[in-house]
Amino acid sequence: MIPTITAFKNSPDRGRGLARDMRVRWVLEEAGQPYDVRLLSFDEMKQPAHRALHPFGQIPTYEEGDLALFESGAIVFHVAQRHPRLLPEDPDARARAVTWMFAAVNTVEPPIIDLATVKFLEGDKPWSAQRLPLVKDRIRGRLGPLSLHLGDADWLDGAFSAGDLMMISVLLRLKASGMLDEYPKLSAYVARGEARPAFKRAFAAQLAVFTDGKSVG
Ligand code: GTB
Repeated sequence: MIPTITAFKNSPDRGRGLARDMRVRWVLEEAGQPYDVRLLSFDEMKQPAHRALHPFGQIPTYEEGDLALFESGAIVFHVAQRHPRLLPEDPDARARAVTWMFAAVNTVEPPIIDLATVKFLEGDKPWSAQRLPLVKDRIRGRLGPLSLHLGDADWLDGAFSAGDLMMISVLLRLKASGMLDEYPKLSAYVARGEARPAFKRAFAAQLAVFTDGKSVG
């Protein structure tokens, strides 16, 4: 059965890989799983029909037969579970890959979201200029140890896994800020993720929504 995901009809970044349907598209491409996309306006996301799938009225969601999921991390986990290339079969290696998925969304992503918030949503507040360096330092507090852990390895724990897919998806949000350039090993890590054919297909599919109205992956 071909799953259907939801994505922005009108994304602030015009489909340049930052909205969270990108990580879902990416894992589906890595898995070789075709998918359909239903595009939603901001208004449609808040309607009861969509809230029945996503209580918080957001994208992405994932529907497959009777199964409906929300939360990009949970969707990536669901798809990855069926593919040993994305989550190793060895139980300990699998548990470590899942740990990196949680580290991405629970430890690394929050201060990165704070940076977008302070810049774009709170930029006009009188305290915004004071808060910005604090938020940047909190990000550095995550990037430094992550870079140390990665060292000269290609991926976080052996072969590429859903843990890398989630971590790279989270780090991508920092590219425009220039902060990633302070950590050459992390920049190279993100570039390795972006170079994967599955990433390129997912990126092109998201961008196509805004360039030629194509919505099927
Ligand atoms: N924890 C949830 C998950 O991981 O799935 C968070 C989902 C979420 O934040 N969804 C956002 C959304 O639906 C889109 S991804 N927002 C609309 C709303 O809440 O009303 C966040 C996002 C949006 C746009 C950009 N961009 O254009 O740069 C980047 C990230």
